[in-house]
Amino acid sequence: METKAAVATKAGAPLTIETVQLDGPRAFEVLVEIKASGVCHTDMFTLSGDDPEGIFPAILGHEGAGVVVEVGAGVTTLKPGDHVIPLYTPECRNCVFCLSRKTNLCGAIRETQGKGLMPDGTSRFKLNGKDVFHYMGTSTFSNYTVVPEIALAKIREDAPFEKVCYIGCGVTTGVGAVIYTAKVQPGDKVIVFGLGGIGLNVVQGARLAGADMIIGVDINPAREELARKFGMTHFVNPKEVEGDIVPYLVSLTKGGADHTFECIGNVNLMRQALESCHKGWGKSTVIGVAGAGQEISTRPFQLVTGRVWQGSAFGGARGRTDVPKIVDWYMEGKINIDDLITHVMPVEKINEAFDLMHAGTSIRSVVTF
Ligand code: NAD
Ligand code: AHE
Ligand code: ZN
Repeated sequence: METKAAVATKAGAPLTIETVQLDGPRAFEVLVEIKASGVCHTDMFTLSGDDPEGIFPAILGHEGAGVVVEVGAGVTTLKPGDHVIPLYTPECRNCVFCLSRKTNLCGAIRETQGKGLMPDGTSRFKLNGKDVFHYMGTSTFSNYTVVPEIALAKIREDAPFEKVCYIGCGVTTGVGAVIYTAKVQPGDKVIVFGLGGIGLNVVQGARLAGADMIIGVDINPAREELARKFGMTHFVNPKEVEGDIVPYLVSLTKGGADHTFECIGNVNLMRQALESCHKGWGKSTVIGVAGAGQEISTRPFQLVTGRVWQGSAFGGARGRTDVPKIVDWYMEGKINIDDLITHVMPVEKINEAFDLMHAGTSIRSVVTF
């Protein structure tokens, strides 16, 4: 079939809207009509050329929601008409990772996914007779996409696509990092570095978990008002702090935070986030994705004295199990998505979504088909 898609032809170039050829679903694959897709900072990161796994031409997008159109041979858990959210972290329930119950990082198809291919090692997309790569196993910047069955969460049919697509990455990543990865406890003091599409979800996750003090750190003063609405109790603009921000935050929290989260992708701030943790027990969770060649550092004494450095991918959520529950939380009013979706536009205007993110004027832009 043919489908409309926004294609990333090369690093650093704007996306182009193309009519792309799409092969039907093979065994254990599903054809999905994408109704809406959020634009995440990670799409911009990969488009910039900084992602070691970035390959071109590719169809980016990993924050979508849509409807099953056709299923391939052997698919048993989904049928045409089902509403779904594609999962860049699948859940096969059968690999050593899934069976361990210790992680959400399913290993079943990670290798081919990282190469921009379906599990059988081929692409379903072609443009002008040449292969176009998949991205994160989802390619939600295409009106129609083919996704492995294990990488689709079936969701309730009354959930609006333009809102719940954000659960495909940002919401789950932020709220999940607090609840599933860090396991923030009532009364905890939390510091969130970066109040964008991920950080604001960490803030609302911390409120949900019952944290007492939720400090937001961002150089964009416009983020303060919205973050307060989501539960932030204190705002710190590093540009307004004289000297090193770490002793400032340690003093504000009277000894350091129980939990800190880095939601920017800046290795210097990852260090600050670790060092703002309380001696003996503070845990710092890295969410931000840093570019090729970048490394984190700290004095090992920070760890010897009890601080813990950890990371979180997709909020530690097991997609097929947890994503439908998070959709319920939204539908029941437990989490706020509406106020974070600042812009909605047709896919033809997708480059504006990247411009808005670059300028810091959007939280989430959603493109529709
Ligand atoms: P975003 O652009 O919406 O937000 C980034 C925020 O950081 C902005 O508010 C910006 O003002 C702030 N910021 C930038 N530089 C700063 C600095 N020096 N000090 C303080 N604040 C600063 O991005 P996002 O969509 O929220 O994504 C954040 C990061 O999380 C990215 O690196 C993205 O790739 C990553 N991410 C990771 C996962 C995961 O599973 N681990 C999932 C989604 C996104
Ligand atoms: N490809 C990059 C790493 C990118 C990365 O860390 N991705 C996150 C999701 S970001 C979503 O917005 C993730 O889930 N990582 C775990 C995984 O298995 O990819 C690189 O550095 O090579
Ligand atoms: Zn993302």
